[in-house]
Amino acid sequence: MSIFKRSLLCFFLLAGLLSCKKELKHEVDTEKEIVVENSLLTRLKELNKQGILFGHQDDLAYGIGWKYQSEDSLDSDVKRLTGSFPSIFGWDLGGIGTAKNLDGVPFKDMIDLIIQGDALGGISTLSWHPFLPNDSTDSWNVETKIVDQLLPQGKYHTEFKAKLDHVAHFFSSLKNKQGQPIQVIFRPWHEMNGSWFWWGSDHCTPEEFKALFAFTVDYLRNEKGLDNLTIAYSPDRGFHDETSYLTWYPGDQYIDILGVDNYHDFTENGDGLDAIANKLSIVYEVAKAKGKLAAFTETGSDKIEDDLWYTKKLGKVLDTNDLTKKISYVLVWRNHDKKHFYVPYKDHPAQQDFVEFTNRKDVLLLKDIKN
Ligand code: BMA
Repeated sequence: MSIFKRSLLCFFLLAGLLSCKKELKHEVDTEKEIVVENSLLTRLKELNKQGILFGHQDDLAYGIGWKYQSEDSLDSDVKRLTGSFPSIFGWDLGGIGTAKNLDGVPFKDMIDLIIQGDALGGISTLSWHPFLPNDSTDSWNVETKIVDQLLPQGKYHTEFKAKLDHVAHFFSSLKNKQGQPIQVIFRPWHEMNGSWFWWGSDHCTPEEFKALFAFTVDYLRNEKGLDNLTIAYSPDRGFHDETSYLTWYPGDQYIDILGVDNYHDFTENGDGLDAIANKLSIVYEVAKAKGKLAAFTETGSDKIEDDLWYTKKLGKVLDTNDLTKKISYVLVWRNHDKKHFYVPYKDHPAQQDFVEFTNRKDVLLLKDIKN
């Protein structure tokens, strides 16, 4: 090959390489452009600098001795004791497609209450205790191994999609007075590393679980066009390091908030406060490395038999170190009746302690985040 031909070849090779590089850069840039953070996530990240949001399941729907009646008599067990609503309102979609959820909350009321909670400045998070898509028995029916059958080509894929259609319809009904979609946290397929739910660790493989999670989010976002969902991942307490925590993690593109549910370690048979703090720290570190938020997605002490549970147990755990102090929110479970509750009621011996806990500067109720 002559020098001229060689130089010509070199020139074209170089030009080709440069144009490839340019295309690559363009792709990366384009990708950056489309990853736009939703406004709820931005708000949660701002609030995270201020403190830990406090949440209560079904807070506006019912409490000890009362039930939601109408818009002008909005009530809350947290408000009865502290003068303020919590900043996070927890809800559950179990039973979607029927009139009431698994704990008796009419879905119509739930929609109204999420809208009202949003108008007040609060943030709603929704878990889902789905009934089995093939026969509508509850989340605790672990006899049927079904997760793989819900996936595309699976025997019950159509039934599963019909369930998701109800979920999508619910989320698309969440609109404020101006007609804009209300941004909420959706936390499906929780506590998957336990074996009490049909999507739990003994009833499917991590790969099947991840595919189920990914399908759920893709279907709601892409097929149904929902753009008001911030997604949370929440294994139960049964992990001990980053790898075991992420066993069921469907991928960064699906998850915005990394959480943990933990009740048991607070009990006599549990691993204790240090272990709870350690697990929260793992969650925080993983979340931080991914540029995401960490949350204590479910906890509490049923019936609050320790009058100082809020300050000396939950408060102590949150105070453990710089990581536990940076948790985005903590949510305690529901106040069903005097035999099953997580927020004290008037004249309950834990009342004062609860008020003390919520008075902490870094514990944020609705009144603390209004502006
Ligand atoms: C459990 C209990 C049940 C309830 C379920 C889903 O912890 O509170 O009564 O049905 O959560 O909310």
